[in-house]
Amino acid sequence: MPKPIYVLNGPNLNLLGVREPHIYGTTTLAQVQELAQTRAESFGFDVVFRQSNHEGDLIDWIQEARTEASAMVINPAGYGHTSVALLDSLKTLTIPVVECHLSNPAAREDFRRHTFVSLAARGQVTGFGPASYELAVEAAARLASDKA
Ligand code: CA2
Repeated sequence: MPKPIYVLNGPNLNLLGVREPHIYGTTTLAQVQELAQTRAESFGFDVVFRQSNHEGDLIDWIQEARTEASAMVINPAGYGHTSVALLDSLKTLTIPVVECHLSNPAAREDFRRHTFVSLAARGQVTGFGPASYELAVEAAARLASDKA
């Protein structure tokens, strides 16, 4: 089995399916994890799926992924728009990074148009709800297998 694909989730995504369903839908983060795991398995990968409301946790996990992961999918949530520290840690990775968003930030407020994370990502998957994660995991698996 190759090293797993790390799927990291930023602040407030633990509330998925519980609050603001009109924006973020009714699927919970646990259900998103199942979708990500199933899609990764179909490409022969396992998933390490984590969420934190704390920037430092995310940075620690990105550093861990330097040696432990085949690829990374990250939904940085609000930190994507604000965190140079997250970008700095992502830039230390040599594995492929795919940025993932449930909503389409480009179709929302202006401040969501820019993400620092995109500067370190091979690509973005946005706007497809939970399916964004399936597509992002597939992209990460293909990149990690050199089949992109
Ligand atoms: O669309 C996405 O996945 C976002 O990363 C979600 C972030 C937002 O700041 C980004 O611009 C786009 C917000 C995550 C908040 O998650 C919640 C989930 C359920 C209820 C309330 C917030």
